[in-house]
Amino acid sequence: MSPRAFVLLVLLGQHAVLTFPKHDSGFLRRQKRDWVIPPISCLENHRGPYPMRLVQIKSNKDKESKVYYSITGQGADSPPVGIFVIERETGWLEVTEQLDREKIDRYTLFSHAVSASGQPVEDPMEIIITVMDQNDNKPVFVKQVFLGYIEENAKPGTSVMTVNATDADDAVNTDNGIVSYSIVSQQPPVPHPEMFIIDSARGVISVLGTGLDRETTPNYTLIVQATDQEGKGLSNTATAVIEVTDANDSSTDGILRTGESGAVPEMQSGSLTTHVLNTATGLPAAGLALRLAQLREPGEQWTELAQRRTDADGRCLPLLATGQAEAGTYKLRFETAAYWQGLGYTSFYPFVEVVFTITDPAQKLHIPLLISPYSYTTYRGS
Ligand SMILES: [Ca+2]
Ligand SMILES: [Ca+2]
Ligand SMILES: [Ca+2]
Repeated sequence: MSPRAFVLLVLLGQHAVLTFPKHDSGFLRRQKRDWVIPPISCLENHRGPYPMRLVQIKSNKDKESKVYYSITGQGADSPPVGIFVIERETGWLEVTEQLDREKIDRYTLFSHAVSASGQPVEDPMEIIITVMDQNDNKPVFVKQVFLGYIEENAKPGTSVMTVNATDADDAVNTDNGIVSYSIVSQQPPVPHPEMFIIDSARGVISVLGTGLDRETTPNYTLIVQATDQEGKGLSNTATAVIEVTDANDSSTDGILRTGESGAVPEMQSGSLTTHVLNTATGLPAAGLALRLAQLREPGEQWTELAQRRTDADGRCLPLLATGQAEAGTYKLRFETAAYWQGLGYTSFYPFVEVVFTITDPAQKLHIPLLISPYSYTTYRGS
């Protein structure tokens, strides 16, 4: 019987028998055993009822005298003990509870046959039980929020970032653990609703459309989805935030700034900006109050410099105007609880304070905040 036919018999609950191989010379016996005993398959999460019969172990010595059966190995007499039992007199091998392939996907047992006096009448026979997979795990993104950057003049096809999800199910014998990626939505949908494309197999996000422009759209929020069974099964989502950065035109900077040409470009003065994104919806967080303070002498006190409220784009006027920044320690306080309350949620964080240092007052600084009721992320933007 082929292994597949044998497995089918077990699944259908029909009477499958495993007979101890005949006593030949050691070499032949081992060879024969590999042929005769295929792995026994058992589906994880099977509804039972339990105990459930898998296969009947049989010794042909039972024609001569009474034979008693026992099993040893992982899942039998070593942990997890008692998952598999054998009926001592009939040789029926049974599974006693639901199996979980993600915990143990294969058991190796040995069946034994002894006479009434306890003498072995057969060599131990190896029995392998493989746990067949069910798609009982969703893909899980390794992060809830992924951050990426793209230069505004990037050409279509330029890769921006990679998102990644894992799936605990079997990705070798089934597609239950094979994840396929897609983009669900893009905010804002300008200048085209499909500015980016994702490689479904690898999760690499690339530029698709032309017209990335930092002046009009400094960042995009994508909701990305991972679906198992190669796109037909269970799915999960995460957020990908893409910052559009200034086109790098520094190739001429070095020459011009030497002053030889006399055309010294205007120095970029410092300014501080922020924006707040609601990662639960993937949309800008509007109407959120925030305050900027600086640590100042005497006595290292926080001195408030600005108060703002985010607009419909989750943005506000610069917190430090051009030329106003100075080296030092600053604090941005975001009133997140009030914001979530306004949406009918309770926030785990009453407020979020981001303390940071400005070392180079001439450098532009952008500090975004990404919030959900139970998490927040911040990073240094450009
Ligand atoms: Ca499982
Ligand atoms: Ca599974
Ligand atoms: Ca899965």
